[in-house]
Amino acid sequence: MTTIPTRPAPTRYPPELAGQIEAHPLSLTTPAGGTTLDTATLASLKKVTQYYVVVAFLALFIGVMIGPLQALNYGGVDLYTTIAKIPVLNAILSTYYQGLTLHGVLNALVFTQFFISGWMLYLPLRELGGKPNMKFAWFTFWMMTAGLLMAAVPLLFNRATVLYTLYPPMQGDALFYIGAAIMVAASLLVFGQVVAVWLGWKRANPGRVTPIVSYMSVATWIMWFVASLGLVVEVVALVIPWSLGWRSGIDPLLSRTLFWWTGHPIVYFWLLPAYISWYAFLPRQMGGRMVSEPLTRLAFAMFVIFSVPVGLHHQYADPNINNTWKTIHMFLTFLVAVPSLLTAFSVGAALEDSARMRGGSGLFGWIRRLNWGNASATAQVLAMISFIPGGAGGIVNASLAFAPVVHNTAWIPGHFHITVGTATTLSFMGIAFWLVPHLTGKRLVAPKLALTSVWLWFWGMILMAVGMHWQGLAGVPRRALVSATTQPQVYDAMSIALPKFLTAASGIVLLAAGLAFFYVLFRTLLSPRTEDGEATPIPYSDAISTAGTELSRASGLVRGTESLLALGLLSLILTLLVYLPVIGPMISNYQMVPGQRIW
Ligand code: HAS
Ligand code: CU1
Repeated sequence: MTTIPTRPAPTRYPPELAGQIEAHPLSLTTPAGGTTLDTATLASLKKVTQYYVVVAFLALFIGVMIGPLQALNYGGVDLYTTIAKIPVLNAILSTYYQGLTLHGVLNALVFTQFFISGWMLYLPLRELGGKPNMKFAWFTFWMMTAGLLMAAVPLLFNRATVLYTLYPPMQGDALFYIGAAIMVAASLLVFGQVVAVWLGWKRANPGRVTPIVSYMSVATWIMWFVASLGLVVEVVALVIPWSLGWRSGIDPLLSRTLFWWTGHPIVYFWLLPAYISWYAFLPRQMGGRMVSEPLTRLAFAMFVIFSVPVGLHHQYADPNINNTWKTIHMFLTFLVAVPSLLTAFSVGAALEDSARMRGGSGLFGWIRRLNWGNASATAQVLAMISFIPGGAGGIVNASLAFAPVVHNTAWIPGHFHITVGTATTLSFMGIAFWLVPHLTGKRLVAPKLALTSVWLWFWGMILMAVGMHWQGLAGVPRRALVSATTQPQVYDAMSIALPKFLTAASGIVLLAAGLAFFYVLFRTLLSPRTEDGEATPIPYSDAISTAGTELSRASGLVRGTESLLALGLLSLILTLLVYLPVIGPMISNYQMVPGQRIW
């Protein structure tokens, strides 16, 4: 770290100014080469983003409130059976599987999709300027919301208790699948709008390097487009016609394979929007700088190419898939971990740089000088810390040799609560602490409670992760009402009292975290507007090593990563290469399995 030149900035960001973010002077006034959005467009863009974010957090609120029931189940306490005996509650939540479906769909699918659609619409449109079509942006929002409402009806009536992975031949009401398809289609319209705005900017600014925040956003959207194709084909060609009764059966293996085509990269659709903040905004919130724009572009370019062709790592246990293809997907999975490793060192260096500029010293002593007083920044550092074991666990899952030990055990929910549940969700919670004031002009209510909430979330998730990974290793299955088992002796023989206790405790800590967080968020939203939202600017960071503005003078790395459409095409070709030989035989041996309702 000593080789990185430091600017004499500690006086600019003293710790006592924690929470006050200084804006990148250029990015706010002059969108890179474009024209600034006019006042009416900006106001409309902020409003639609706010709507996306609010719907996202409403979904998360309901999902999070169901979470403790799940944690208590794995702590040996069965509240579901109790709830089922109370008529009012039974009408809302009749079984464990309905609760689990709602929890997974609302948190992992609805919250993420709405938040990301707002966040990654706002950032590039704001940065690139021009004249985006706001009617289209609003249409997309309402379309996504309509899809959500359609899907919600069968979910709430316990008529689509198929968990967030769908897995035919379990069969829910057609309305659920149609609503979900409309939601995904709406996200693809956001993708289309962002890419169109970016291409318009490129036409207006020939030879310019795409500014970094827009680069990361467009890359993520292009990755999501290629990723979504599997789910689109599954739902439109197989699931909807079958759930409407137009076909008598469905092929479970083909459905699962198409699902995981999307199901793995969807995790990067959740992660990369957090990475955008870790790379581009968190350094500024810490009073420091982003390390390298070219390196950041390399990481995102790698995500575009390698995120999708890896889905078979969810199907190692599935029969009738050739082991060679499973092995190839395994190696590609290890490859897609590389840009996350790049990210770890890069964002880690940015944190260290900022802490040293604030007077931090020592091998680890600098950690104390991070901006721990600021809830937004703290949330994201804690999210990053949780992703160290989260990512390491992912590499275990991906290894064909280890997978049989952990697959379908409690280890897996342990893994995803410190990835999507913390790396992503806690980052989005932290982002909301500045984004909501920025969008609304309302000041964050109770910043100390906000800080408490993120620490509680972090420790709650760590407790859960330890408890669930541990139970998984002992052999406890995932997705089971283990607390009401008729064979308790099986679990007693596993000596899992301690991890069960940790898991139950995590549910209580996370309930407290959720209540504190949503109090802060909703009170902020309901408070009167006190200032211009721009008083809380977007915390753009300067970079130690920039990509430059002119392509002709940029490094080979920058020029080589500029063409995101070509990278997207490469991703599609690679994906087809590793999927067509797997899917082809399934199509030629299509199995007609009738639908089942097992709940
Ligand atoms: Fe995963 C299952 C493999 C990442 C989510 N994953 C799941 C499921 C979910 C999920 C939801 O190969 C369950 C699906 C289901 O219901 O069946 N996962 C991986 C691998 C990665 C990975 C290789 N997963 C994620 C992310 C998720 C997520 C990200 C959500 C956001 N996962 C699997 C596999 C399965 C699986 C199998 C199937 C298991 C089975 O058997 O069913 C990699 O992308 C991970 C790479 C990450 C790293 C870590 C980098 C660390 C960083 C932080 C640095 C921190 C710093 C802070 C610098 C290499 C970037 C320092 C601060 C200081 C103060 C010092
Ligand atoms: Cu995966």
